[in-house]
Amino acid sequence: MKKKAFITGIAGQDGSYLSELLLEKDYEVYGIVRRNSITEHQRNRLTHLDNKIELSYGDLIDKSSLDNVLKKIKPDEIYNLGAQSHVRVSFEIPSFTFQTNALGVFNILESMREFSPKAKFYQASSSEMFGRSVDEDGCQRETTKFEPTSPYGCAKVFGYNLTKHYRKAYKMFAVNGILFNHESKRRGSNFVTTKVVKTAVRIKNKLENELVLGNLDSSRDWGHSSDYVNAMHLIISQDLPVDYVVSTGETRTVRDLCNYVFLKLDLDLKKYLKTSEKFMRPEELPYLKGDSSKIRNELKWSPKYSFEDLIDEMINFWQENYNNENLNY
Ligand code: F7E
Repeated sequence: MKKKAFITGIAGQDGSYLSELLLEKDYEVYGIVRRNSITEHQRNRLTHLDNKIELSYGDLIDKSSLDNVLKKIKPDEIYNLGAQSHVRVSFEIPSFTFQTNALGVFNILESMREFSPKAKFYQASSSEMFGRSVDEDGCQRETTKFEPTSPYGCAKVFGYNLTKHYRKAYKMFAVNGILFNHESKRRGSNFVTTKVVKTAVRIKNKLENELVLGNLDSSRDWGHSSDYVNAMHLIISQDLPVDYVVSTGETRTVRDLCNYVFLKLDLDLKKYLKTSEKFMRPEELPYLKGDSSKIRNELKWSPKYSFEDLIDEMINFWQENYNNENLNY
């Protein structure tokens, strides 16, 4: 019998790559999407998978919608990727962020405990949980303490702890992947990688004349989403639930990212780059660099994409699509 996977956040970047991976592995793939006033914007990343996956309306905030789906599907694996995933936006809508990213985890774990207790559960935990905390060697790893610097990070710490709690208290297979930033051509336009690449390509094509950013000095460890969904699947496929950090181990500043992209496009960054308070955060997470030795050693995971491969792929994609009005992410 085919394995069944249920994905919250299936319409997002990771949800779409994970669906592709699981279909390749011959899973039946199910997911929920939230109701949105512009229907056609919701499934943009999934149109190529039409008829191969089964979608229904649902919301992490609405436990009855999760109960109904779990009762019906009885999945073998549950991937909780649904979230209000934008850190700066979490300062503007903190309550919604807590309801979705923290209470949402509670809702799905409770629903699973009631209707699908034998399923395996993967929680999308985040390097944003580390906040200001860095080990002496300049890395964050599974043992690094959490000092979150945003409503998003605080909510993710709640979800992380709850996942561990359900594992211990109810002996459920509930596991955390602590993923550092991961990007791709399907990354939303208000995250910094896509914003820089897309704007630079539009400047090159004379459609825009400036790039306005917030903090240029923060450092991030950027990997590729397709490598990271492989890690999710490896983590959930183990016999025992063990939490892992997933990262490249390299860090660059936002300024380094801009330099790379503008140089590739033969543009003079100084002429176009501006900063604005609008894109600053009330509290910034200044530095992320993940040590992923544990997953590399124990599960033999390693990323296929280098930073340059990732950004080059994004540049090529946006060069082909900078004018495509049907692409709404
Ligand atoms: O910002 C700086 C910004 O929004 C990266 C999410 O997937 O990864 C992501 O969160 C950095 C920050 O990602 C702009 O201040 C400067 O230091 O691309 P981002 P993020 O906040 O790191 C973690 C692991 C997650 O879990 C999240 O869900 O870039 N930055 N200027 C800017 N960022 C944005 N978005 N826009 C700017 O104009």
